[in-house]
Amino acid sequence: MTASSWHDRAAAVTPDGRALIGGQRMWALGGQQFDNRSPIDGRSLGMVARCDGQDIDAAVASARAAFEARAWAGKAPAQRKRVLIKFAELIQQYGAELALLETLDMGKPIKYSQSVDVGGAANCIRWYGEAIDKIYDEIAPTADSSLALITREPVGVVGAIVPWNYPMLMAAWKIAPALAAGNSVILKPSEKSPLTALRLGDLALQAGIPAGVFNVVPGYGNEAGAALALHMDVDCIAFTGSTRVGRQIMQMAGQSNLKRAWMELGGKSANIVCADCPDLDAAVAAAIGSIYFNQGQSCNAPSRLFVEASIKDRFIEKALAMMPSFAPGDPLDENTVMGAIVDATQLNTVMGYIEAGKAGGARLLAGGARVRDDTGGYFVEPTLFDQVESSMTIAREEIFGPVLSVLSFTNLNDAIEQANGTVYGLHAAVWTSDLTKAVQTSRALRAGTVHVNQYDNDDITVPFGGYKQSGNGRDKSLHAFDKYTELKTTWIQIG
Ligand code: TXE
Repeated sequence: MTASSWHDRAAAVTPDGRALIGGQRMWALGGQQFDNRSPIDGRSLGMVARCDGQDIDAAVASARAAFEARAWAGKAPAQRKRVLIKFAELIQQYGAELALLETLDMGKPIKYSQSVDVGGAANCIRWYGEAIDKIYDEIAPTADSSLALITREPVGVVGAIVPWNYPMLMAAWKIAPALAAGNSVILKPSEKSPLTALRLGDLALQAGIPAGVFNVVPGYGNEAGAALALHMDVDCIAFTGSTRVGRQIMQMAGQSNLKRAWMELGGKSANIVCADCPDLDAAVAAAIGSIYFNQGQSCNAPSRLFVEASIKDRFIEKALAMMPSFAPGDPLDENTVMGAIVDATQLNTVMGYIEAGKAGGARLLAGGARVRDDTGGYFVEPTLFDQVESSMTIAREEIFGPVLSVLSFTNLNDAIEQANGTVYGLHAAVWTSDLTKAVQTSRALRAGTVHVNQYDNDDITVPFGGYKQSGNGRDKSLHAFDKYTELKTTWIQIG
C-alpha cells in the first residue's frame, strides 16, 4: 500500500480526537488540541483533545456520579460479565480497524497489532468478564458467637494512565479488572498514541457500559495525567510507564488523598544462558526475537544477555545470522517484523544510547544506524553490542529500543549478582539442562517473572509486574483484582 492510500484508509477509520466524558464525546473545555503524528512517515493523523485539569474534574465528577448511582457497581456480576464479553466481541469485530490505528499511531508491524494488541486486549477483557461471576467472598473462622464476613468491594473511581508501547493492551490490563470489579474508570492514554483508546470508548458504550463508567481523557502527562494523579476524588491510580514518572505519581498520590497507586515501570531484564543450555538454537531465537519484538519497546525486553564464555562465540555467530530477518520495514506490510520507533524523541534517546555504547568501549557487532529516513519515519536497525560490562550505561539504563548488550560470564553466581545489580526487577531468564541449577537461579533472581529455557511466554492467567523499582502490584490474573477492590470485614453478632 502506498503512503497516500493508507492515509485515505486511515482517514476513514480515525476517530475525531474528542474525549469521552460522561458518555459524551467532547473537545477539551479549554479548547486546546494537539497534532497527533504517525511515526511511520511523520504525517498528521489529526487533532486530538488536549485535556487538562478541568476536563479531568468533569470526568471524575461523572465517574463518581455513575459509581454512586450504582448503575454499574450495583449490577449482578453475571450482568457485568455479559457486557464485558460483548465489549470483547466488538473489539474483535472491529479488529482490523483497531490494528490499523495502532500501527499508524505508534509504528508497530500490522501483524502484531492484529494478533498481540487486538487479540490480547479482547482476550483480557473477555477473561475478566468471565471471571467475575466465579469469585466467592469469605467467612472468617471465628468463634460461634459471631459471623465475620470478608467481602470485596470496588474501590470507586479508578484512574488509569497508560503508555504508548502497547496502547490498547496496557489499557485493557487496567480497565478490564477495574470494570469487572464494578469501578468507574478514567483512562488517560499516552499523547503519543491516543487513537485506539478513543475507539475503545465508543465500543464500551456500544457494548452497554453505562455513561460515566468508562471515560477516555487524552492529553499530556503533566496536564491531564498529573491532574488525575493529584485528584482528591480519585480512589486509585494504576500506571504503566517510566520509573521516573511512576515516582512522581506516587508522590502525587501521597500529597493528595493517599489514593492507592499501582506501578508497572521500567526494566533491564537479564537473560542468562549457561553452557549446558538444552537447545542453543532456541536460546538464540528467543534472545533475539524477544529483544527486537516491538522495536525493543517492551518493559520486559531481555536487554542484557549473559552468555557463558565457553559458548559465547557460537551464540553470537548464530545471533548475527538471524539479524537480517529483523530489518525494519513498512509497518503496514503484513511481512514486516520490525516497525518504527514511536517518535523523534524516543529515536534520539535510542541513538544516544547507541553512541554511549560505542563511547563506553562496547563492541558494535551489528546495526547501530537509523534507516528508512527517506520515508520521514523513525526506524533503527536491530543493534547488537558485545563486550559489554555491567558498569556501562547501556547495561544499566533502560534503552527501550532494539539494542542488545552481550556480557559474558564464567561463574553463574557472579552472573546472578550482576543480573540483580540494577534498580529494576521485572523479568529474567536462565537456560540450563540442570534442574537444580535452574531452580536455585530462579530463586536467586530478584524479578517478578523468571523464565527457564524460554523467554517471553505470556498468558492472561499469570501475574505480571516487578520487584524493586520496576513497580508494585500485579497486572493480569486474578491477583489484579487486589488492586481494584477493597476488603471489607462485617462482624455480625449471633444470638
Ligand atoms: O514515558 P512516560 P515516555 C520508559 C522507557 C521510555 C521512557 C520514556 O524507558 O524510553 O519511559 O517514555 C504519562 N503525571 N517507558 O516519556 O513519560 C504520559 O502522558 C502523570 C517504559 O513516553 O512515563 C503517558 O500516558 N502522568 C514503559 C504515561 O505517563 C504522566 C512504557 C507514560 O509516559 C506524567 C513507556 C506526569 N507528570 C515508557 N508524565 C513500560 N514500563 O512499559 C507523563 N505521564
